Amino acid sequence: MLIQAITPNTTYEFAADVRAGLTKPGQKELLSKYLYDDVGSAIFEVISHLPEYGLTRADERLLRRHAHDIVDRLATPVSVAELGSGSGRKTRHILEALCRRQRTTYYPIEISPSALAMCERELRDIESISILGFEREYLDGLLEVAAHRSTGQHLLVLFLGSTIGNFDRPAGIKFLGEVRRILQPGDSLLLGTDLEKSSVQLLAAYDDELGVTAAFNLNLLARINRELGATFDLSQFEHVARINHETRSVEMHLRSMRRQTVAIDAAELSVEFIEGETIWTESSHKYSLPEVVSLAHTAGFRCAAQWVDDQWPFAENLLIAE
Ligand code: AVI
Repeated sequence: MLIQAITPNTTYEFAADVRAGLTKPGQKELLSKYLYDDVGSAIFEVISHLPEYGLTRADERLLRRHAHDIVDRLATPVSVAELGSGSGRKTRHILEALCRRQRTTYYPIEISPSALAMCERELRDIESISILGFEREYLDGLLEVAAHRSTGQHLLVLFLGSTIGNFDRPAGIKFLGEVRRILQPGDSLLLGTDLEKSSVQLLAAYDDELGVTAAFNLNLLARINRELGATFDLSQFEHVARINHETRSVEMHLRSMRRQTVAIDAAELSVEFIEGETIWTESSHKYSLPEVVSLAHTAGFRCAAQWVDDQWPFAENLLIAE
C-alpha cells in the first residue's frame, strides 16, 4: 500500500488547539480528534469489544448481513474511499462483496499512520483489491481520491461507526455538504449513525464498569504530558459521562478533583482548575431515522435505503449524491 505522507507541524497545531480550548471563557474543552494517538486508538479498539458498548458490533453486523444488498444498489464501476478506516475489519464485508463483481480500488483516509498500516494488513488478502492509503484529514484525502478517478468511475464513500455523531449537528450537516461537493451525481455515501436509546444504556456505554472509556478519556491528558511537556496529574482528574438532553448527545468530561494548576510547556500556558470544574472532551450525538433522511437531503443527498440493527439501535444509511 502506498501511503502519501504529509508533514504538517502537528505539535504546533496541537499546542495551539490545547491553548485555545483551555483558555476558553466558561467551559474548558479539548478537541475529540486528539483522543486518537496510537494509545488512544488502541484503547478505542478495546472499547469496541466491551459488552456495554454495542455500537461497533452493530455496525459490523449490519455490514456483514447487508453487504450484497448495499453493493447491488451502487452505480458501477465504483471505487471505495473510507473516511477514518480504523482497523478495516468492518469494511472487509463491503470490499469482499464488491470484489466479487469487479476489481476494486480502496482508498483508506486516516490521520493515524498506525491505523493505516493495520488496515492494510487486515485487508490485503482480499482478491482483486488495490489499496492506496492517504495519511490525511478526511476532506483533504477525499479531494485527492476524487482527483484520481477516471471518467465514468463512481465513488462510494464510507463514513462508518457513527463518527458523524462526534460533530455537533450543524457541523455534521456542513461536513456532509462538503463531502457532497467533492462527489458527482450518482456517487454514494454509506453513513453509519448511532440511534437514540435510553440514558441508562448510554451512560453504561460511555462509562463502562472496567474503566476502559475512563482510560481512553484520561489518555488525552497523558498525551498532552507526553507531547507538550505538561504536568497533568492523572490521579487528580476523573472521567465523567453525562447526557445532554437538549443536544441529544452523551458527553465525556474530565473533572478536576481539587483546585490545581497545570503547566503546559509547549503551549506556554499555566491553567488553573477549581475543584469540580470539567474539561469537555467529546460529544456523541444520537439520531432518529427520519432525521438522517432530512439531514442527508439538506446536504444534497437522497437517502436510498436504511438498515437497522436488531440488537443495538444503529443504522446504516445509503445516501446517493443528487
Ligand atoms: C468514534 N466514536 C463514534 C465513538 C463514539 O461512540 O462517539 C468514540 C467513543 N467515545 C467514547 N466511547 C467511544
